[in-house]
Amino acid sequence: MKHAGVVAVGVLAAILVLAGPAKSLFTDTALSENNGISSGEFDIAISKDGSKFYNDAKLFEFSDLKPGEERTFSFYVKNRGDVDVSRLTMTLYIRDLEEGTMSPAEKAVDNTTDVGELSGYLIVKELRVYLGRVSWTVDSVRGRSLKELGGKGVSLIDKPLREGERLRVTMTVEFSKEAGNECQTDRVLVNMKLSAEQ
Ligand SMILES: [Ca+2]
Ligand SMILES: [Ca+2]
Repeated sequence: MKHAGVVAVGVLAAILVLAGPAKSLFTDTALSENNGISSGEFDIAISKDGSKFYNDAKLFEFSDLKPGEERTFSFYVKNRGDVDVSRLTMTLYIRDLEEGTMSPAEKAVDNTTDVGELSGYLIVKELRVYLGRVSWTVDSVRGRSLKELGGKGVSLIDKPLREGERLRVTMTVEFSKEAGNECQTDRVLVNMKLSAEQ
């Protein structure tokens, strides 16, 4: 790859966020799509705990969130190729679903039975990246809802991720206290794509 231009590698991960009172358990219903593309020497991979790395992985599932609560999830990204990665972009893809039958309380305030409302009330409190001994926050996402961030690329690094290096990302999301009954038992499916460029 001489005049390298841009090589993009996608890593897809699925995160599932659930809200509302405990009902049945939603086990392993999240998708984990297999959209990884890799070229021989340029390869990033993702891991939940930093031990084994994959081209796609389900990262987390949060259930029974109540307004005012927050959750943090983290994951690792590794450059397992032998070419430095100079740009790493995270894009979230959001799907809002209604889960099961609406309670009377939800029904009273929610007239869209096929689209959930939850992602508009899931607010990013912090997105932090750790690389070696340093860490930094990605301030452009702070205070924004997952709904607002959906489909928008967020740049994670401003220094190269070198061959063999890995970084850790943590993201804290709060379920806004302003959420009302329209969010009860709603569900958000989050697909996350990480794109690396040489
Ligand atoms: Ca709805
Ligand atoms: Ca709803």
